[in-house]
Amino acid sequence: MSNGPLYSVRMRAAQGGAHEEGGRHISGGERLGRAEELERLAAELVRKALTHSRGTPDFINVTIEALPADAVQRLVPLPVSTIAVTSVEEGRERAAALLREAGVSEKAVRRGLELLKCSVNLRGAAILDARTGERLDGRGLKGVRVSRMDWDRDGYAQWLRDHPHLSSPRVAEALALATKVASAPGTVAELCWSDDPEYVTGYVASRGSGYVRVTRLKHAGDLSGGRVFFAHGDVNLAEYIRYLERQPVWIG
Ligand code: WAQ
Ligand code: MG
Repeated sequence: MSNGPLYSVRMRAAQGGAHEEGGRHISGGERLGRAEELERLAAELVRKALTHSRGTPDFINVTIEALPADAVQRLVPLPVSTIAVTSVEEGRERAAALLREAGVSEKAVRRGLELLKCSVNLRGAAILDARTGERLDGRGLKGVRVSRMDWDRDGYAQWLRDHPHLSSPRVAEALALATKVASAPGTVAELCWSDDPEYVTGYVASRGSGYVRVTRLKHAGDLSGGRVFFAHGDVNLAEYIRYLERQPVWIG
């Protein structure tokens, strides 16, 4: 790979107008790459938007931005495990137990689960106080979008050799995001399930537990989903959000 500037490539797509005009969120994505990769990365993100199970967007925004040199952090991906469950109820109970083990209070766990059950149009993540369950970010449907992270290409090839059964872009994207989120000192744990109607596997992640996939966290056909970051109550919120949105990170 060349040594020219590193770029952030981001996409967000909506239906019924842009997000800020009330459009419904369809898809988003974030990648990092060098100049010679930008056309391919942008094309992959446009394809992702246009082939999405949540619907066909009439608004697609692709942003490409050079990043300051020498600012990139490198992180080892979280270890991955999978809990197979036979019902959504069992899956949510297992997820709740994992969150409690990571240090999230019972009240905050319930708030987090309720928030994801009720969210059908959340574009980023909601940050909740891991003790009180109170929402800290105040960003509504926009939430906080973790950005400027991607797999190091060789690192991903190596990871795939070790995890051949997990070779989907969806898992790669989710693990990269969860690794960055877990590495932030303010994070206690994360809960996620997709807002895509056909994808029912979600996860709980934390530094202690790693990335724990739970095979059913919602029913097929359900448009609910999103992400909750449970944070320490004394977190410096502005600094925490700046790290999540802006710190460039290579995974792998
Ligand atoms: N930053 C913050 N929140 C995000 C981001 C981001 N970069 N990307 C997505 N979200 C939030 C947003 O609310 C989405 O609606 C929600 O997460 C779901 O995003 O088998 O596919 O991309 O190991 O639909 C996890 C399990 C799949 C993968 C998660 O999420 C596996 C998934 P989606
Ligand atoms: Mg989605």
